[in-house]
Amino acid sequence: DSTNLTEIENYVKANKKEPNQEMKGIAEGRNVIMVSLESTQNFVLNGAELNGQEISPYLNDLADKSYNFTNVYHQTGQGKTSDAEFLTDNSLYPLGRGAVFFTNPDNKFNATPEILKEKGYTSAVFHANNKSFWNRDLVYNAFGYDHFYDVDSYKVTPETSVGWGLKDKEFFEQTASLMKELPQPFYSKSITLTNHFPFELSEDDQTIDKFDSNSKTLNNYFTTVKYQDDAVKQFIESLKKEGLYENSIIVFYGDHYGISENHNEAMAKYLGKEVTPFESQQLQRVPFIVHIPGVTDKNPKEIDTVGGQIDIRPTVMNLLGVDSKDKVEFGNDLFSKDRLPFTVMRDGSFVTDKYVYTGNVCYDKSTGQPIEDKTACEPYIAKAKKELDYSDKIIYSDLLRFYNKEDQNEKQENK
Ligand code: GP9
Ligand code: MN
Repeated sequence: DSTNLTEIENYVKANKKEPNQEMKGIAEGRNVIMVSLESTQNFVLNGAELNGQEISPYLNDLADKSYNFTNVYHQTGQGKTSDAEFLTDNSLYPLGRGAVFFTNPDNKFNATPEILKEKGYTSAVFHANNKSFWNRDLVYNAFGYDHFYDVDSYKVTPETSVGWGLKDKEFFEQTASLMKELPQPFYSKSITLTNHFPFELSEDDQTIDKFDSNSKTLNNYFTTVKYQDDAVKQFIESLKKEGLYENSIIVFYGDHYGISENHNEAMAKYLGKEVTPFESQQLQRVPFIVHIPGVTDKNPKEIDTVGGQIDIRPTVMNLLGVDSKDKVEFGNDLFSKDRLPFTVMRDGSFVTDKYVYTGNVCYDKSTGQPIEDKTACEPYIAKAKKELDYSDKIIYSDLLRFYNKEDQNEKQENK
């Protein structure tokens, strides 16, 4: 089986792009505060409005003082939030069926917490749900997390709960004070919950209108997105108060879609255009915002490079100055000058700078129209399949066992 790994490693090496050297290490030694934004798609950001009111005013403001990636797609499957975690902590694809958190929790991984531990980092996850949800307790061990602050670490009352549990504002406030107790530098992930289907919210917490359509789901969605935005604002203020803001890199990403294709008619009403399979694919874009106080506020950038959640880790690692050239990962630095503009979805759909391929149809990206002659898409169809198969192989055969063994042998030889 280690021969399989060699073949995959060769593919990975051949596809590695030189990370951007000017960006390298600009956030070196800082705390990392990753925030997983529940069910947040791009169509509610970047100035989007409902009845003339901005839906995410705070995040938009923050994005204007950050590196704001506007063409990053989620690549999750049935594992939803956990798949997004898997992608961002490993730069491997989640599985085509089931959730890797359930099927392979005991695998050997080489996740970010483990890599950063060598640089003196402590790591922690903050999420106000039961620790066993998505098997997180087991998987976080395998990823090398030092601490998991689950629901038992939070004060939760009926007044501070809605839907799935603790409301985001309370969650963030308590998270900031728990975070303060961590040794620094730390790598952390905070997972929000309020903007989760069915997007329930009490009247008092609603600071934007509901939408008016045949979809109660979409109608509610705007109110919980806006609530989450208010909560993020408070979080940043709490981080400032706790003295954790200045010396951190704060990264927001959307975990997966919130509005499924079942609501296409209502979505069309909101967007003012038909939701074709092409549009549907474009709706899978999620926020990826990197805020580095003292750096990105002085020199913000909007980046329209095509990428996916798989690229989040290599991008952040390069900003931290951590070399990942020997890592078995499928993503690449989004700032790299020789990136291939190409991103694969878990179902084999993909997006390039010129084409969108979904449902076996090749679309011209600039017009959204199907291309009769599929040959333009063909090389990418094969590449997409190959990449997903290799990633699956790593997971199903637990191949990183061999990677780590080789690594250790090498270290021993160098002694
Ligand atoms: C539950 C939260 C939401 O802990 O992560 O899960 P989801 O249904 O989005 O995967
Ligand atoms: Mn989720």
